[in-house]
Amino acid sequence: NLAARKTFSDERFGLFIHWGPFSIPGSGEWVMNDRKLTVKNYTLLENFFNPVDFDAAKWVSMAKNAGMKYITLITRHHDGFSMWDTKYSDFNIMNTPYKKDVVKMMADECHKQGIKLNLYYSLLDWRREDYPHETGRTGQSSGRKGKGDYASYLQFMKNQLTELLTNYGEIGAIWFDGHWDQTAPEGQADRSSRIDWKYDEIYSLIHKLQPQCLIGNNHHLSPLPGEDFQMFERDLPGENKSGLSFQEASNQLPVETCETINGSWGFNLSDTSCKTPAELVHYLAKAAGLGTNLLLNIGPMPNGDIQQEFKDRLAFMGGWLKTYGAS
Ligand code: FUL
Repeated sequence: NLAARKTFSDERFGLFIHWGPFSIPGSGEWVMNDRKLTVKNYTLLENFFNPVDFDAAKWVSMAKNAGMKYITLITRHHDGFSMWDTKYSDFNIMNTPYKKDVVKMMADECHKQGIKLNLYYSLLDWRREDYPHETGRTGQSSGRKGKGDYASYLQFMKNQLTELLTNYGEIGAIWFDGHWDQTAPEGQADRSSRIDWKYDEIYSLIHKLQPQCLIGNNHHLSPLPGEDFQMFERDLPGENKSGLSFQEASNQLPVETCETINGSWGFNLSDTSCKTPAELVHYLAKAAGLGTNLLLNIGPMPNGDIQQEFKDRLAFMGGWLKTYGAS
């Protein structure tokens, strides 16, 4: 995977997209947990997701015009909603009034316009009974009873990952998230996981299905065997919030930092904290100077359109890169 890792480092700038039924209440992607919504009530959102203004071609060309070389799309966040036509969960896009496979539309468009597609996939699940919720730090309020069954949950994830890596053409990377749900909060001495995630099995499946597909895991730890890049969430190597010094990070695998344009990942009506175009360009330049990719996030609206402030900033960054960036 050395060549694929090098290509990833060279890509430098990507678009992160947090979008799904969680966008409807306009309170960010953690709304189920933050408002302590039960599985039963949260599932109602499925009946309202109907993003009639979604246009994959527009999203992809917006990213390309911003100078981005890849898109990292949420396929399934902690709320467990699958944005594709999956056989393994009913809580999916085909059971909404929209009834169209968003991952497929994005994959087709990315391939058509020649930009990489990476997929975000949550290890943590706030709805499923078999997820080990009793040892998790979040998701306790969803009304689940009993104990999880990791063997069953692992099989479910493998089935879904097999779909994602079989039916959507070439995928640049899988971006795992949620490992931290099973560890003590950052800052505590023992950060070991309360469950054995069996990453060796998950990672070898991915590498078997698509050998070029990179693996990253937002576990906030040093890289584990089988991983191809490191992630720093809202952090740069050396700023030390993630524990790794710049030296340590750059001696290891390619690095990617993710940041938001305002303060939220998912669409948030109360967020008025948009960074200025200049701040965003500075952040990009700073990240590039540290050899770090920037994955810059947008949280599209429930109708599939994107806030004007986000569009303007992405266009500004594209213009800046055209003038000052290396091609
Ligand atoms: C975190 C998640 O909990 C957030 O919702 C978001 O997806 C961020 C990029 O990663 O771990």
